[in-house]
Amino acid sequence: NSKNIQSALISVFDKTGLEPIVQQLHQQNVTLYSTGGTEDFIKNLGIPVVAVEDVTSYPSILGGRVKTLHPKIFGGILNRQDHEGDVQQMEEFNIPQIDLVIVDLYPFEKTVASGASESDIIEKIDIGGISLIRAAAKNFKDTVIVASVNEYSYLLDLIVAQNGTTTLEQRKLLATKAFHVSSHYDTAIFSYFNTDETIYKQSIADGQILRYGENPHQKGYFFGAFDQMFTKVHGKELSYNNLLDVDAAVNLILEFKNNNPTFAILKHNNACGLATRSTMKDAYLAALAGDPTSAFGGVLIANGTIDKATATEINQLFCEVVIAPSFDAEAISILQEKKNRIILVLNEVELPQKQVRTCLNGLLIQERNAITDTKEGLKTVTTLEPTNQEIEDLLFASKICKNTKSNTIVLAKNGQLIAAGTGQTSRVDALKQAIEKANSFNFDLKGAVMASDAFFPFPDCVEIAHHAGITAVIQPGGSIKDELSITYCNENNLKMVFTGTRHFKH
Ligand code: 93A
Repeated sequence: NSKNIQSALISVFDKTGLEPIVQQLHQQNVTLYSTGGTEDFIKNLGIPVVAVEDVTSYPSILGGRVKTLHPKIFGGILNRQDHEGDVQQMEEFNIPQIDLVIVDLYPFEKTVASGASESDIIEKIDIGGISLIRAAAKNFKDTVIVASVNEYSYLLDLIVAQNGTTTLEQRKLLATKAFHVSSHYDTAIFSYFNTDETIYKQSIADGQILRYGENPHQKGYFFGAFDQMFTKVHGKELSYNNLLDVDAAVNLILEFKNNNPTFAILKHNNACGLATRSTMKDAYLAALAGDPTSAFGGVLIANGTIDKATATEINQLFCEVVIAPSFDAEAISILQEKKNRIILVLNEVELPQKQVRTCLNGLLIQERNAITDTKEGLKTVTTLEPTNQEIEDLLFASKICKNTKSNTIVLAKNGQLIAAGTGQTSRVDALKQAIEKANSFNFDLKGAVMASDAFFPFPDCVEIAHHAGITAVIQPGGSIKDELSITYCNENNLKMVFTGTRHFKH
């Protein structure tokens, strides 16, 4: 499987970094073939080089559009050395063997980015170079392909340390990288040409075209099997932001799947109201009471059936979306009184185990946060133990916290979300925001509990919480200054439990 490099075809747009490679190849007596500008560059180093034209007996024509596109060149790259017929034809047509191909493509993307004219851009669509790359990569069993300046140092190592010998694995690795280069290049060309929306639509046949993205000036699409998760009973088309809210709502309500009737109201992907009660109507009313101002235009979700009584209450509120695993028939007819209101029946669903989002020029992928804090997992770190009601509220608050944008502090009492500080740049700010919100709706925080998505680096949060009347705290723990928070709690009769699990959500 080892092959020795005895000949090389070099055709590079950017000559940077080429010199040491050419020098090294020359030292190892490798025969060099090259195109116009690259040939001049090599000659100027005082190194012998054979012009492609001298191999093909054909000049570079059409202003360079056709220079390497010739059977003698591609035969030299594509022939299979263990194939009798290929070997015979190589002799018959006097085709020189080409063991190594080095290409740096015309800079298509750079030219587009420079704001060049269309004809200049079109001229930068490399034909011969991309063909050389494809050919050499296809024939990786016999040929070495270096399709990018990024592989120069790897190639130099092979020439120096392995005396110009390559293994099959190394050649296949370089072929993989070469196809990465060629696919990226073609995608860039496609993107440049694809200004007509209809072509794009065809190429994303499974994507749903949304009215717009996050804002009206942004285009938006959804890829997914929405109908597998929901039965849409009524209402207008879901928007990009609706879909994000629905996603947040489903993730949140599934935390309360096996609880008593639970109702949540979300705005901008965060819960502004959530409560557990013995009836769905009471759960809705308690959720709404959490923040009646924010609830306007919100997304509503229940963990059980929405009945007539609940629907009658909901109908008083302007809301975008109502979701539940089931609705009574009367509830549906009440809710669809508003033409645009979206009603979704949530099917039994398994959420995907992997979460994907764009990051820089790539993707970030992570496993779903599958941990929900349970009573068994709690460790009381204070002298006082929380009461049973407090433990229930702590776990309740922790589930909301996990599904709220970090930094977050959630305040809850008797199965009701009192207030949350969401998406703040400091935990103290999140707590202050929550307290202020609770006060603005005249909640009595005496006996309320506090949940934090991550540990407290300082005792400031427990101090502020205590002054607000909060009596129990749930948090992951793990700060080097945990002891300061614990001491403060003990001195002020607060109870605190550690979960050991951080619930960041960015
Ligand atoms: O115009 S091309 O598509 N036609 C060709 O046959 C061809 N062969 C190599 N461009 C072609 N190339 C490209 O020329 C290479 O990909 C490289 O970017 C460039 C090197 O040209 P020179 O050696 O003349 O600087």
